[in-house]
Amino acid sequence: MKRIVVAGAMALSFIMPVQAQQKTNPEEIKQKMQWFADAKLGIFIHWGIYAVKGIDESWSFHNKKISHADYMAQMKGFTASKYDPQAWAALVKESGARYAVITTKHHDGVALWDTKFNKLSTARGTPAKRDVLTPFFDALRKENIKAGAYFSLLDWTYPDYPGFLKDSTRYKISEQPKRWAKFQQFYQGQMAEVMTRFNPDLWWFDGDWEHSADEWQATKVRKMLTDHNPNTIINGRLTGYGDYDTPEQNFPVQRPQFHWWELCMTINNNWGYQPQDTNWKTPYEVITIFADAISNGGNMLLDIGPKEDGTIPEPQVHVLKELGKWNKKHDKAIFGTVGGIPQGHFYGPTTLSKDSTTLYLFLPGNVSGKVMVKGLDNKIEDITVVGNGAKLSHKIVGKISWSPVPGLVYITVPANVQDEYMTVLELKLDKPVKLYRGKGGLNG
Ligand code: JFZ
Repeated sequence: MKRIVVAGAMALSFIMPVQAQQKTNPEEIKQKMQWFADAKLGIFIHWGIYAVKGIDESWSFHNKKISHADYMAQMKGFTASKYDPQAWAALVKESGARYAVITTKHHDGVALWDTKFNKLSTARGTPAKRDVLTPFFDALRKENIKAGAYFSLLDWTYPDYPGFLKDSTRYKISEQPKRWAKFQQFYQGQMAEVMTRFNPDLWWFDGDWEHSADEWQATKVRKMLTDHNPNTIINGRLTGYGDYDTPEQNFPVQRPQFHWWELCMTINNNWGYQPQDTNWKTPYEVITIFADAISNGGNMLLDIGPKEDGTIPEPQVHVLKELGKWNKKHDKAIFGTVGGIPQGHFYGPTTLSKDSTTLYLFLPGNVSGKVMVKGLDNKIEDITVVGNGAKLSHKIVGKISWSPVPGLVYITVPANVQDEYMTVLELKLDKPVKLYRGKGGLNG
């Protein structure tokens, strides 16, 4: 894995692994990426046998917090007894998300569909006794929500996969190439099952870091998936042979370079269900992070972790519903917009209508009234509080009539029009947004 090296900020290199540069040409995939660019919000679901004991998904045995046998014994406790896929899809819809991504198989090798390759599936090895994915994919599609498949390339349980525990491996590929070929057939076979059964709108690969693009046969895999469905979208964790970048958990400080990107983030501190983890992000935190992502031209994929019986813990439902309320109210400032103006013009996130004649300002926190925009070389025709309808006036400060440098725009936002999480202002401009980026002074 490549690491960022920033002069004078060495500590960063430990906390910010960087994905391999995307190898796809943006021009060639532009059309199929449009729904993704407009979608803004997705819900990620980590569901698996790890919810039985409520321990780290796969990593708990890999990191030797628990033996592999004890980890696998969780299969006996996975019931899906209260699983309601329609209710899941309805909750995704209510959050405002346009897509969902669910774990089809994590690094532990347990499939949530009925794979014919082994007995390690919810269908054959657990009391749930069924493929739990099919009804969810169906329910999503009924709700008109795009359906994505998380798929771990690496499989620490498969006997012919080299990696196992953090300090032990089964073999080296260079020494046993045939054994590796057997694994390649296995994982590509399972992938083909997922492909033909669910025809995912999006593939969310993971676990690529243990092997090279050549070892994974990344170009072959990409071709298999896009031959089957030319419109399927592939995340960047196929050793760079994907369509978009996936920074994780912590928002990147600068805009990611690749055209499309998605921030995936847990709703507490863990991906799967863990009862002791009550460090829930508040609706305010989730909303401000989301606004930051779309302001920088990206999406947010917010993760939830259902229990083994298929119920979604109440605090997770609460965050999704509050987010949904806010999304509904501010729909036009979010969906169908593009990333906003560069940082420095406004202390907060912004988005733009696609023709860039409307600028949306997301007011961070409880602004006590005064908002300022600088370097905006446009006439403001009209200012409205989104989802509220109140019209606001503005004042231009520091404009010298004969200088090309625009003045500062001050907008007063009364307390009674403010949203409980983030207030959004709609600025109708006289023409596409034009920014002054100079140094000031007489010559502009
Ligand atoms: C992976 C998984 O190992 C984890 O269990 C979870 O499913 C998550 C969504 O993805 O974890 C990663 C993968 C990549 C990075 C960090 C954690 N990374 O690039 O920083």
